[in-house]
Amino acid sequence: MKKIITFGTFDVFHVGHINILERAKALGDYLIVGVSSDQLNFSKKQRYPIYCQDDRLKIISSLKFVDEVFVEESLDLKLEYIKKFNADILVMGDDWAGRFDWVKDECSVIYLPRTPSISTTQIIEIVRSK
Ligand code: C2G
Repeated sequence: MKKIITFGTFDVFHVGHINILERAKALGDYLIVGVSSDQLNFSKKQRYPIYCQDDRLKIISSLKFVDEVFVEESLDLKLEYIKKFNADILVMGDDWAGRFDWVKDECSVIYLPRTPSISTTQIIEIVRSK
């Protein structure tokens, strides 16, 4: 069984998120998703996500192509998570291209093209400007 692992915040869930999870699952048999914690987001962006961690986990775990979810506590723990879940392939959007090549000894790394013209930041901006 080929296991895929991917990571993300998935705040204000949108079709770009669906597209990457759907394509990630199509690369194997079992999809594991690390949903970044509220604290990790705060330390990266100095703001908390709009949707809290528990709600983001609930949304991701209810998708038909997602088999397992967990909370991603730190960007630096990628290798530990990959080993813990025995993942064969790490999938990330190409906004992260090259950033996780350091785990390549442990598993394959594939960067998939992002869905154009949609992002959480853009949705927040549009809503804010109305
Ligand atoms: N994504 C995409 N197309 C978009 C928007 C996002 O393919 N239009 C992908 C991103 O490339 C990423 C995933 O959806 O692979 C989740 O995106 P974010 O929620 O923005 O995740 P991010 O904050 O980048 O967190 O360890 C890495 C982090 O947890 C990633």
